Amino acid sequence: MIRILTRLILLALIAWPVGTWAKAMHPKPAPPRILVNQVGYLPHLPKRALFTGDPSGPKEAKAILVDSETQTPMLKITPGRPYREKNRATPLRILDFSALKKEGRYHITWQGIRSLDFHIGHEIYTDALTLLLRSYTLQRCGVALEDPLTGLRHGPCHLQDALVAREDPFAPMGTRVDARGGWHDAGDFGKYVATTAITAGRLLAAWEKAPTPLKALSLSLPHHDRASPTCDLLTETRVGLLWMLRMQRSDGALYRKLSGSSWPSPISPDEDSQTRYLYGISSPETAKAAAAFAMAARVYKASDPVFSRQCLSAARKAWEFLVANPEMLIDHQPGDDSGSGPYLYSPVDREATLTTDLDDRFWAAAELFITTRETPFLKEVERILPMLPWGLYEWKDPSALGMANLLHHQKKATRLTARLKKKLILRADTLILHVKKCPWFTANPRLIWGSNKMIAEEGITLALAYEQTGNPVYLSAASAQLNFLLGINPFGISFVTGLGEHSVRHSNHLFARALGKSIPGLLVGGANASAEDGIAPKGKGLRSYVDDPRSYATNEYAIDYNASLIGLIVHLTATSPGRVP
Ligand code: 9MR
Ligand code: ZN
Repeated sequence: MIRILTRLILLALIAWPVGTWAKAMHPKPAPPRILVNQVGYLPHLPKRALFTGDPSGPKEAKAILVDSETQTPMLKITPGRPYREKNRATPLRILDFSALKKEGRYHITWQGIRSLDFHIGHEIYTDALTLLLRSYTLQRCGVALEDPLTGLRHGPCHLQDALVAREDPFAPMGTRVDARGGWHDAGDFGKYVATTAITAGRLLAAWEKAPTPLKALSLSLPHHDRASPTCDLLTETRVGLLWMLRMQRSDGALYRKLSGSSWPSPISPDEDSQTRYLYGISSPETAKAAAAFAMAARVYKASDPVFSRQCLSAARKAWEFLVANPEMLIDHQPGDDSGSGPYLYSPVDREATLTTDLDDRFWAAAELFITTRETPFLKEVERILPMLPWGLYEWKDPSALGMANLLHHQKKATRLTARLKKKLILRADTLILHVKKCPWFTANPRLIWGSNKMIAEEGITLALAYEQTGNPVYLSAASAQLNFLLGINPFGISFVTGLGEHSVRHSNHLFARALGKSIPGLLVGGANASAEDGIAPKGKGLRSYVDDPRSYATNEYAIDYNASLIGLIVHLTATSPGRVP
């Protein structure tokens, strides 16, 4: 515990500002470097570093992996054959050291270059998971923040949340509905059902995958949470779920989002005193919430039966609304997005899955079936399943988690599991093709807003495919997604603030900017070739990223991004043969 605390304080300090925000890091042609996953490598996983640049010494020489504590050479590594990225002169070489499984702190040297230190060990992701999960505590809305570990503090925020933006059959315009609580969605202060549901779903799925290690995590939660009968992860996830319960109308539908009508400037959340509104209801959001509630009903059943029953009844009510409204329904009007993100089909987000709610209904039906075992839900699962491929789990299409959970909970092989498995493998094989084509081994070729979270999600899919087949190619590709996010990328940075020796420092976050500090534990969006902010370079593939506080389209964090990375770490850890489930 003391070790974790010291580590967190250290990480927070590392993340503290050294200069002004204007001194953002602009990547230059890099001198030779050995890039590593800056957190480290789980002993059972394949292990790779990447040498970038021209060797200055004899190319035949071997790279050496050195124990950083004792300076003992541990392993000679034969560098892989050089290869190049399209249109770039700098060669890349793989340094594979999978053979080393011994726990310790190490670095690699070759050609007079030294990598950063990294760890090999079974427990090395405990601190990272703690840091990533603590971000939710720091994002809580409706309460004061007084965090002993980071020193971050603000007064209670958004206590008037919120007024109904326009008349509906259940509330005249301007009615106050108590929708306090939840998490601020991202660097801004809006609260959205789409991302809260996705986040809760991912976190609860992580818990279902590996409850024992997650139960042991301590988030140093505020005092009033201490009496909670559940583990810290479940206590924190309940914050999002409780808020979603408040977003539900009496007919079961959920309001889509809650925000002000203009974007706040960089201020502390408690200084954001504008009126905040509840915008219209929708079937996609209602379905996503139904799914997350249904998951919560089974996950909290043992530790918090009252909450579990509340969630199940909310899930059923949401489902009744969906049954009564079989067509996709979105109450959205011009002006709804003047101070918040649309989270809908839009010029920026054009995926076909945003033109239907079948993917959302599928997720709801799947989770309700898993929780209740009732036939009507299974019927709906079987009706929709043939229309859906295994996709990328996110607010635009949550169906993949429904599929994964159906597989996870169905212990016997059935016709349904065979169909699901086939879809999974088809997806994973496509991902392998992407990995093989990409010099940085990413499985996600769509370099758009939030690409880092997409990389993490594809990593989860690959880990699931490994679990189903035992094919090591999937496991290696899954590990590569984590390695990319934590250091083996064109910038050689960890995309999580305060995690790793060389991490993002200038994330786009209103509260952080107001303080002139960095908030630790946030996964930023990453490369986005469209760079809608006009700050990050456009059209540069994986290099369309900049560590600049103004780059909201590449350097902002969001609750759903962190959840994907947490999920990837948990799923990779769970592939260990010796793990405790
Ligand atoms: O994460 C969202 C991404 O998938 C969308 O492409 C993008 C544009 O609609 O919006 C992202 O979410 C942002 C939200 O709209 C507003 N708050 C900050 C979120 C993270 O950047
Ligand atoms: Zn708030």
